[in-house]
Amino acid sequence: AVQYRESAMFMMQEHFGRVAAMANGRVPFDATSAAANAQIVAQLAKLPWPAFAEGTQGGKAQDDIWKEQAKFKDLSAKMEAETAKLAEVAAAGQLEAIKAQVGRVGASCKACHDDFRKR
Ligand code: ASC
Repeated sequence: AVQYRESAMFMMQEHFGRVAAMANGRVPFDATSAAANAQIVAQLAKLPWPAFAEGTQGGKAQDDIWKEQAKFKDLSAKMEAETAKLAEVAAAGQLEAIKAQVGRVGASCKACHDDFRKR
């Protein structure tokens, strides 16, 4: 379970990074690539949660995840929703809107990591 959820998040980071690099101007904007990668991120964002079942404590996950289930669910659902929105926005192909939504996705990753990922 630890390897599964960390793999899913690694893949998410890779594909989100490709969209974020365009949003940040580090690589040229390619609307087709942004849309494809954002779609992959939105699909990957659904995967980690069943792999946080009771008894799977470990890896980079803080034990607080299993003590504050409602809060963890809320933050993970928020990230899923923001990535779904990113896929939508990227499909429309407007760089300015993609930049704004990349910021919201990043903030939703960070919000959960701040409280629940080991440092
Ligand atoms: C990423 C990544 C995260 C988030 C976060 C944003 O690319 O791996 O965890 O963005 O750093 O603040």
